[in-house]
Amino acid sequence: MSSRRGFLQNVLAGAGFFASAKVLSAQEMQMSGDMPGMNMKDKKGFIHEHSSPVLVETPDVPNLPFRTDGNVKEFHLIAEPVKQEIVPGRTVDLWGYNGSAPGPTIQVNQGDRVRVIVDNHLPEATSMHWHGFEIPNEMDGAPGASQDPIPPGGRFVYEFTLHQEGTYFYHSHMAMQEMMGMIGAFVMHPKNGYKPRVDKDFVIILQEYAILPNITVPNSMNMEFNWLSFNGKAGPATTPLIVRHGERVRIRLINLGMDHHPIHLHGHQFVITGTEGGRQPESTWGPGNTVLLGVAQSRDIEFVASNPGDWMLHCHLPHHMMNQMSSMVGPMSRRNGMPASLDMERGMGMLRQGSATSEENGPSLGRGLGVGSTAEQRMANSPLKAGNPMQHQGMQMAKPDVSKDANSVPGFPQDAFMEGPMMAMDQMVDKPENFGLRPGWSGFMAGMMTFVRVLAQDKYDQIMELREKKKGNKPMKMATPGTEQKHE
Ligand SMILES: [Cu+2]
Repeated sequence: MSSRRGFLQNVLAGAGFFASAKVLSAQEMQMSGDMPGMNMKDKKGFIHEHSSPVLVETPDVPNLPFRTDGNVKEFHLIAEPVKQEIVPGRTVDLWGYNGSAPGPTIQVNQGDRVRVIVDNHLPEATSMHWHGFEIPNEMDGAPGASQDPIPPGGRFVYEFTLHQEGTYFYHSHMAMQEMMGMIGAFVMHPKNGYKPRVDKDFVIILQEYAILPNITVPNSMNMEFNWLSFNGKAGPATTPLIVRHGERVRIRLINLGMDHHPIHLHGHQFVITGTEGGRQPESTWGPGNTVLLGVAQSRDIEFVASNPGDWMLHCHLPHHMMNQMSSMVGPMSRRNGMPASLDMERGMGMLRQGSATSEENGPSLGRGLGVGSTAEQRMANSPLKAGNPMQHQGMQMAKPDVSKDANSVPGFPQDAFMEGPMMAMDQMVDKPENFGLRPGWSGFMAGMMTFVRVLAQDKYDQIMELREKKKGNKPMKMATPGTEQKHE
C-alpha cells in the first residue's frame, strides 16, 4: 500500500469528524497531485530512497483534508466544544477543532499557498494564531493587534504563502482557551527532502488539564494538573508508535500548556533535528535520550530504531506519569470517612459555596488541585483495611503487591495504588497497536506515556493487518499475546 493511499484512508477515517460540522465530505475532496508521501515500496513494504517525504502520522488525531481552489490549498477549521475520552470511562469537556482536541493535523508543502477558513462555534470570541509563521501581520491572528477577535458564530479567512519548512502549530490566541485544548499541528514538508530521510514520521502534542474528580470541565486557572496527555490521550489509552526494526524514525513533539516536559526515550539515543524554527543544521545534532520541551516549543527528534522491543517514550516528571493524581486519594483509601469536620464535598476538594475566586475560596486555588486543597490534613500511617480492594469495572483485579510489614514503614503507600497490576486495564484499551504487549502492561502506563514498538517484520505486518481490518470495520479478532494468529 502506498503512503498516498494511506493518506486518503486517513482522510476518509477523519471524515466522521467533519460530518457534523458540514465541512468537506470525502467525495468533495480533491486530492492534489503534489501532496507529499508518494513513495515507492518494494514487496516487503520498505520505502526506497526518494526525495519526497513520508506523510506525518498523528496517533489518535485525524489529518485535516483540504480542497484545491486554483493554486490554493483550502482547509476548514471549526472552533467548537469537544467531548474527549482521555482514558476509558473518563470523558471530559474540552474545546478544540472539528471534533478533536488537539485539533486535526494540517500538512502542506513548502511554498504552498494556503487558505484556512476558521469558523467560531464557541460561545465566546476566539482568534487563530499561526505559531512561528512568517506571514503578513494581518494574518497573524493576534486579537486586538492584527485583527478583531472572531465573534461567536463568526468566520475569519486566513490566507498566506508558506516559504518555511518544519514543525509548526496553530492555536487559539485567547490564553484561557489554550488551556481548554485549542491547538493543532501544522507540518510544512520541505521542498527538498531532509537528509537522511526517515521511514516513519510522527507528531505528538503535549497537553495538560486540571479536572477534579466528578467534574468534566478543566479548571483553566489551575497550576497543578492531574491529566497529562499525548494527542489527547493519557496512558494507557495513548496509541504506541509502530516501527520496523532498522527504520529511521522522526517524532515531532509539540508542547502547549503551563509546564515544560522532559521527554525521554528508552533504549536509543536520538538527535534533535528540528525546533519550532524549522530544520537545524547537522552540526548541532549531539546524541541524547531526553529532550526538554519548553512551553510553545516544538522539537523534532530522529533515531534509527536499532534496538528491538517495546520501549517507553514518556515525560520524565514523575507527576506527569500519573492519572487523576489527587492528594486526597491516599487518606481516603486508608481511613473511615472524611478528614474530621469536613463534609463530602470539602473532603473531595469541591466548591460548596461562593465562586472559585471568592474571598473564602480564592486563597486555596493557586497551586492546589481544588478549592478544598487547603483543608488537607497531616496523615499518620494506619493499617490498610482488609478485604476491601478498590473495584473498577473492566479493570483487572489483583492484590496489591506489598510486604507484610508495609504498614509500619513511613511513607507507605506510595505506588501501591497509583500504578501496578491493580490498575491494569489491558482489555479496555485493546487496539491493534497494543497487540502482543506484555500482559498487565497497562497498569504501569499513565499520563504522558506511550511506547515506541520496534518490531521484527512479521510482528509489524501482523499489527498492520489488524489495523487494516479495524479500518474496514470488520470484526477484529485479537489473539492472546504470545499465541500464533492466522489471517486469511
Ligand atoms: Cu511533563
